Amino acid sequence: AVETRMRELFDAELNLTDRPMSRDDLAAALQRADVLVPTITDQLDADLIAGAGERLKMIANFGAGVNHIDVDAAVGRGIIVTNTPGVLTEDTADLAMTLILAVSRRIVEGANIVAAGEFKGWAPTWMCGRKLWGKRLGIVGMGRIGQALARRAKAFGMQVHYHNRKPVPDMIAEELGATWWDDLDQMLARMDVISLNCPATKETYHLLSAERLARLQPHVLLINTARGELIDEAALAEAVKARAVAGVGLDVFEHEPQVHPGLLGHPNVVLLPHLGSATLEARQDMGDRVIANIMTYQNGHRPPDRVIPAML
Ligand code: 8YV
Repeated sequence: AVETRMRELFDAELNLTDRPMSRDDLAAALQRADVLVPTITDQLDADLIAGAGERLKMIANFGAGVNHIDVDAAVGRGIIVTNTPGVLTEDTADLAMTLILAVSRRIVEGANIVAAGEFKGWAPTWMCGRKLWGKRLGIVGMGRIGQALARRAKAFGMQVHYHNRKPVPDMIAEELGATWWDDLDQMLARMDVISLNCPATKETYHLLSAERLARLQPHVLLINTARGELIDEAALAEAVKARAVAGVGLDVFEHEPQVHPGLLGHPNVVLLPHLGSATLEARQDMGDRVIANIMTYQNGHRPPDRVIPAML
């Protein structure tokens, strides 16, 4: 396992509890460590990073998203930040596709009915969901995960549309049959299913604001496996209540692990506890990637997954 390998290779202190480290513990760790390996639950803001000890050289994040780390502050102090891209792409895309299928075909609602012993017999119009074949999927953020989702959606007969700062190379667009929208609002207003697959940054904070949510087609299904901060969660709860969206599938939340109470208890809202990369294989690969980044740096080379502020 990753923990064993870390202990073999480094003088490692591991937090193997289920609880995230407190702010004080994090501050203390930043004082005594050469390398810190945070996860998404470790908020490394500018103040904490400013208090880091002289010996801290590297923050090797266990995960692809680094929105919980003030990368500017770290880089400003000469601390290298790395992440673990690539190794969780397929798993996260699988989960996004799972949520699309679960919401469109009312999987959780149906499973709950059977589990409660309430399946009383089939009827022609009972528990009908929505067909995916031929429907328009709008992907916001066409990086690795967005493209992996596009591949899956295409296999399900969906028409792939995407918004990204830049269009993907022609070869990839052709392979995916994907249409680029420069204007996010125009795309959002025309989609049947929307999936968020972009990082959380200052620019993408509340990308789906109350105003944008109000302009979606009422039959839209909204999926988020990226970061909760991309959606104004309170506004989404209102939209669900007002039936301004037909279905929602979320694996991430604005104030994780809290979930807006207005999102609970709706059969058309499927909520998962941040499972995107939760396969044994991906988590092992993420750990290996962290180790590779630390080792490369230790050996005087540029770590393969260095995060530079301009990338975000
Ligand atoms: C992890 C993730 O669960 O990689 C990411 O960005 O959100 C997930 O893979 C989490 O980040 C672990 O730190």
